[in-house]
Amino acid sequence: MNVTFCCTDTKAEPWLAGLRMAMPHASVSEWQPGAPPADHAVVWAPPQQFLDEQTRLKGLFNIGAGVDALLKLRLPPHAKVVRLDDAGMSVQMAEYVCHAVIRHFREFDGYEADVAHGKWSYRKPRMRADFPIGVMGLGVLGERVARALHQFDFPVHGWSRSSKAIDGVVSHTGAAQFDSFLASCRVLVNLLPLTPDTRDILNHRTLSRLRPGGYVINVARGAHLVDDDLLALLDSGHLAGATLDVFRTEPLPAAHPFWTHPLITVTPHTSARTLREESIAQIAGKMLALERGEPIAGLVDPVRGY
Ligand code: NDP
Ligand code: OXD
Repeated sequence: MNVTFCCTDTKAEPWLAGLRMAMPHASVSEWQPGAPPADHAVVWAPPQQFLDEQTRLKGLFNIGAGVDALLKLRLPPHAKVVRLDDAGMSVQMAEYVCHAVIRHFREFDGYEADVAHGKWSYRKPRMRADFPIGVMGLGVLGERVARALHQFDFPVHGWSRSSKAIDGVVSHTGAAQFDSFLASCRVLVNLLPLTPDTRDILNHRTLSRLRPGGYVINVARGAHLVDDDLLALLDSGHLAGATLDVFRTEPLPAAHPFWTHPLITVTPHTSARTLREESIAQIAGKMLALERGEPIAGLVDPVRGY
């Protein structure tokens, strides 16, 4: 079995060494233009030339959960697209989102500012019932996040295409229930894949439906959010703040207003990082299973877009 590796912005050596160790009978190499055809590929944002040359690929293993960048390209005709299926990301995402929610709910920014001025002050405790949280997308990551938020006794709502039965999470389904889902929430967490249906979904109309004093946490993709609409709703006072990990252009351009907005917390696309060892173990296991003709989890439906 020949495996080719083509991942932009990724140090190849440790991945090649890990893949060789996990699949000692495979030949694993970094792709170069003109390389012979491989059976499987490990990819992240590969150039179109790679896909055009590697026409015999049976599996394209993406080293992330989101496949929006890959699906924009022309893919080899018979390749199955496989996304990372958790591989240590869901616990990181739960940590990140719970941290952002609790920091806002408990007003830790305000306490930090007071302490910086040597001020010993108390704020009136807030009621969890006044902070219902909505999680958009209840897949591998969204479900884990919704369960973690429920553990802190917040009222939790979830929105997905198909109905879910998750303990402590009120399930809302499809376009018909989107507005009522939004109206139920004060804090909104986005964990949708980026598809033609979800691009620009966080916009003036939808964010206006959140309860007054709403808070937005975007950890999915920057193109879900209409930047100017968020800024307008923060300036009008309808929204109280936002934590943003993903942006339309990454790195976030130096002049972008998000950097300095007093109500926005920015992090550099770091809420759930790809963990190399877990990912290699998962990818190697699935490549070998595909070779044996066995079914695998995490197959992407290119028509659906995730
Ligand atoms: P999944 O594919 O497992 O889950 C996607 C969820 O979104 C599903 O519940 C699905 O519904 C729902 N969904 C999709 N389209 C719609 C729609 N049109 N309307 C309503 N619900 C919809 O993805 P993951 O949980 O693994 O990851 C989610 C996204 O998180 C990734 O696509 C990626 O963009 C982002 N991400 C960000 C990272 C970061 O570091 N910031 C790290 C990793 C991922 P159903 O269940 O019914 O199919
Ligand atoms: C991913 C990401 O999709 O890191 O895995 O954004």
